[in-house]
This record gives sequence, C-alpha cells and structure tokens, in this order.
Amino acid sequence: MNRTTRNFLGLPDVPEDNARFVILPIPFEATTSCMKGTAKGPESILFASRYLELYDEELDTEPFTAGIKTLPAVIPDCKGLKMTAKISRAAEEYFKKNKTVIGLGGEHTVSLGLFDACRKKHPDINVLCFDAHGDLRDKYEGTKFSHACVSRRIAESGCRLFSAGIRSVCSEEKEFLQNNKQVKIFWAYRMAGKKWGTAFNKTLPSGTYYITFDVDFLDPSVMPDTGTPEPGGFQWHETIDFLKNFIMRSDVRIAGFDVVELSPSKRFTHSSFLAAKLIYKIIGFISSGR
Ligand SMILES: [Mn+2]
Repeated sequence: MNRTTRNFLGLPDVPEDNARFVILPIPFEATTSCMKGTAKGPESILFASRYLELYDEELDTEPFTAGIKTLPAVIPDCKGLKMTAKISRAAEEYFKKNKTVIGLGGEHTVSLGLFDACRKKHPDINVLCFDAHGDLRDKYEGTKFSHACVSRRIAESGCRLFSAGIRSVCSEEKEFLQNNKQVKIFWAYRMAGKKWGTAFNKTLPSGTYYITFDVDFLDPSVMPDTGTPEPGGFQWHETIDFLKNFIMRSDVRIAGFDVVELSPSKRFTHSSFLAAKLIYKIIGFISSGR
C-alpha cells in the first residue's frame, strides 16, 4: 500500500460506510497557559502516523482494516460556547451513525465540543479522563472555557467522571471535590510505583464511555512536548496495559475518544510519534473488543 495521503496512517480514502472510526483534527488553541503550540498537534500526529507499522503484534491483527476515515479539520475561528458548538456540530452526525469518533487536539477545551456531541447520542455516557491536572476550576483567566476548567464543565453535565493521573490541583478544586460525588479522582501519588491499572479498572462501572486523554498524563520524560508538563507522570507500558484491559472488557463500550494538548516542538518528534501510536493502539483495542 502506498501510504502517502494526509490521512491518519497515510491510508487511502475509504467510503464513510466502510469506516468504523472517524478521525477529526481540531487544531484549536486559545487558552493554553504555558507552552503554546497545541494548534499544531493534529498536523504533527497525522504526519507521524504515516510511519507507524499497520500490524499490531500484541493483537496479531491490522487494526486499520476496521476502516478509518480522516475527516477535514474543523477549525473553530471563535471561542467559548461558540467554539464548543462548532466542534459539536462537526462531530454529532458521526456519533449518531455509531462511528467511533476520534478527536485530535488542540488544547483540552476541544473535548467539551466532542463530549457534547457524544452525550446527545449517549445521555448516560461516562467520561474517563487521563490528565496531570484537575481541570476543575469554575473559571480561569476570566473564562469558563479554559483548558483549566474542562473537567468541571463535564462534571456539571451530570455524567460520571473518572480522572486518573492527577497531580496538580488548587484548593478551589479540592473544595469542589469534597462536595461532589460523581467525580472520582485517582491521584498520581497513590498510583505511582504501583500496579494501579488493576485497581483503577475495578472502580470503573460497566457502560458506555468517552475517553479524553491529555498527553500530560504521561511523564515528561516520555512526553516532553505538551502545554503544561508536570513531573511524576506515567510510562508507556503501564498506560497501554490499562487501556487494553479496560477497553476490551465485555461490559464496556467506547463511543469516542480524544488525544489533546500535544504541543509539538518540531515537525517530527518522538512525542508526535507516541501520540499517533497511542491512538492506533486504542483503535486496535476497540476493534478487537466487542
Ligand atoms: Mn492537563
């Protein structure tokens, strides 16, 4: 196969009917605090993905055969509620058609639009969030639509939120957590150095999930190119191992997921390659699951 297109994995175009997965690039950045550059994330992931092997030795299959369609990028030329509405509109029809929607960020706020579209189809959706940060502030730098408020907005919708890898919160967030039962935090300090995957998996109820993966969940030594890097993150194998065991559970269904906050420093770095591979591994687990 000649893998030269701008699609994910450089795959040839596939008709929508033949695609179980749709990739939606969202090169949006408005509120990143520390290192800018997340708007370049989608392009960098797509470029790196062309160099991934299509065969997955762990699954002994070629997951791309489930059908992956890369959609044109949605570029929100607006902020706040308008921005999330524009992303939601772009994603909604694919959730309705039962495609697994995969968002490529962009800063973490793009998840709000994807989550909104997902919840219209699946009102009982659970959210699984990987992040170094609580993102539970009511407002940050004057806006409710900041990367620092994403989990708070998701929690306000009434769905259950499970966040792992958290190692940076403020006292306002801690207070919010004390009065809130539907948000469950897996603190990084309790996960570190332990086989956290099994314990975390056990706490997650059966149901349909949306996964949002902020790459700063990973340790800066494996993922240096991110908006707000935090020490004490997680390694590749423990993360992939958890994802495999969780996603392939017979009582769990993944409606969509996103990978956000990649801030590539150069056009081709190991960080972009990692993000592309993470996405392809998740695609493999979903298509090999039920
Ligand atoms: Mn974060």
